[in-house]
Amino acid sequence: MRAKDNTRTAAEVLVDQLIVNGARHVFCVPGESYLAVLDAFYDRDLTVTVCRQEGGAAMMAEAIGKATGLPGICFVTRGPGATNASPGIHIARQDSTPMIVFVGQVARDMREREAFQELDYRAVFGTMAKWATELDDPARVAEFVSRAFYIATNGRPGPVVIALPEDMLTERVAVPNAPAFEPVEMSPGPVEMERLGLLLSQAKRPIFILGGSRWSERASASMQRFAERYALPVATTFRRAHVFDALHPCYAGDLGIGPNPKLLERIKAADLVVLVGGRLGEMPSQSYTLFDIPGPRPTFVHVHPGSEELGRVYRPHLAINAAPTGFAAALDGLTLSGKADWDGDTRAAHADYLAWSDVATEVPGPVNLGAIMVWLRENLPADAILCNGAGNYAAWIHRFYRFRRFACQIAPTSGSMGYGVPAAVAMKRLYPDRTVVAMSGDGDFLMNGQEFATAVQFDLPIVVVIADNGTYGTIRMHQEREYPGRVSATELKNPDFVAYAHAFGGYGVRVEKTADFADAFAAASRSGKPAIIHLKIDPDAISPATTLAKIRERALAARGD
Ligand SMILES: Cc1ncc(C[n+]2csc(CCOP(=O)(O)OP(=O)(O)O)c2C)c(N)n1
Ligand SMILES: [Mg+2]
Repeated sequence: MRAKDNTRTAAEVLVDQLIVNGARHVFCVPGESYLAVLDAFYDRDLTVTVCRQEGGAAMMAEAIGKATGLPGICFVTRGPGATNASPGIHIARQDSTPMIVFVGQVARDMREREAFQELDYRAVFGTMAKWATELDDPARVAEFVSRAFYIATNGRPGPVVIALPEDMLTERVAVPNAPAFEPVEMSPGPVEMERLGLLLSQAKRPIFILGGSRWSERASASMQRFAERYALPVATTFRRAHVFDALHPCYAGDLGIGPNPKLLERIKAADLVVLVGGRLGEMPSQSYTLFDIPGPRPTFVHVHPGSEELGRVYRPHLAINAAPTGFAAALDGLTLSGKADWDGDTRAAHADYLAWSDVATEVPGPVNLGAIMVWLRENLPADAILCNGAGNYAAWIHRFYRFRRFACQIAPTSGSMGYGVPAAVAMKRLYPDRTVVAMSGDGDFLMNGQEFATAVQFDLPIVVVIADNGTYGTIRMHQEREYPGRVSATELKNPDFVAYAHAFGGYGVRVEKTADFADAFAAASRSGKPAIIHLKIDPDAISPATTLAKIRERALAARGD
């Protein structure tokens, strides 16, 4: 309870400071270690979402960071609460997402005795977070919170972890709020832009590759205008398709897992590659085979907000230490002195993309996930948000869904399973009026499927589509390739997902043939409840391009069996 004597508890100062810094959403699982914070939430202008497991809570906060560019906020208890949150912290790390995780901690006078659930958070999260610390002094709460917002968003964004000793949180202090943090823009200088202009003027076959974080609707629009002005082909990296309109005439496609071979050829044939925002990690670089390391053959321009990323793997011919937002804004002012005629090539790149993503491929079984993605892309509103986790089912999203707006794709580039449902809960909380769909595999769904209860509790009518093939399909695919016919620890016996939805108080419907999907989706939307659409998928339909049987056959043939 707030006192009238001008003092506040450290917990109250903390919550007030979050509000000052623009936080509107908090995701948590409660713990006795931070009761004072729970009390400080009471009656405050904050939307608090209490979750079922810290993994889900942390992923929700991470999703908020991805969508808004401002730190997602998560509160968890000490020990197991903190370790449960670690998948979300790891995603924020790999995906360069701003996030702040507050962890309850044992009282200061009990530390170092391995008190109940005590952990050393600096050590545990030291290599995963951008900053892992413990806050001992209630008079310094505002300072630490301010710094956390700066660190989480500055340069290459990432997660911050702050441990809060229980007794510190209840101490009273008379301190003013600190001023709100201001996001720090990173713009390229005129010298860098001039050099880029020169390289583009001299190029015969340039291509832009967009990735990473620190994009925005406005940055995407600037990038699109520049591409249009000079007919530049633009590709996006793994799970960053939303930063460029798929139907823009310059869009060349998605450079992720199993990309269009024509896109790969095009990138390999380029004489100038401009990588904006991304790191070109293992997935988009095709396991680091796309370009020579450290010296790529084409002229390589790397635009990245983290100076430590420039030259880390690829030695750039031109390094531009800027955020995609600042860089894209600078593109509006860049005029090329001339350019080669690559316009036809860019038209061909877009035509190749359209052809690759146009019609669902044939797959075994009566439910074709490709056809469902085509239906979704043609029937969902343009601002619908699609979330997913990891699994082969996502290959159909990457190939056939056409993202048209910034932050409509909320998915982990880190490849963490269990992300789709919590991300969808967070997006529906953030944007109650938009359609939010979580795509999940059967394995993927049950990693955080319990957050469906959170959707029910807060009346968040998300639609969860579960592609149930009765297997950890991705791993089975690798297994058939490496150890054909020896199925080990990849099969799943699943619950009745429709009954699961009903038991939680949601809507559930099963789809056993493609043609029934449209009605199922309409019924799910009409129900006004969080819904699960359970798709029965043939396990042999392992990807849009091949089947399990073919992978096994090929592997056996290669061994001469
Ligand atoms: C947290 C986590 N655990 C394990 C993995 C390894 N993994 C990647 S995909 C996958 C299987 C996914 O199965 P499912 O959700 O059923 O999708 P499917 O591949 O069958 O479409 C596994 C186990 C992972 N990426 N993340
Ligand atoms: Mg599966």
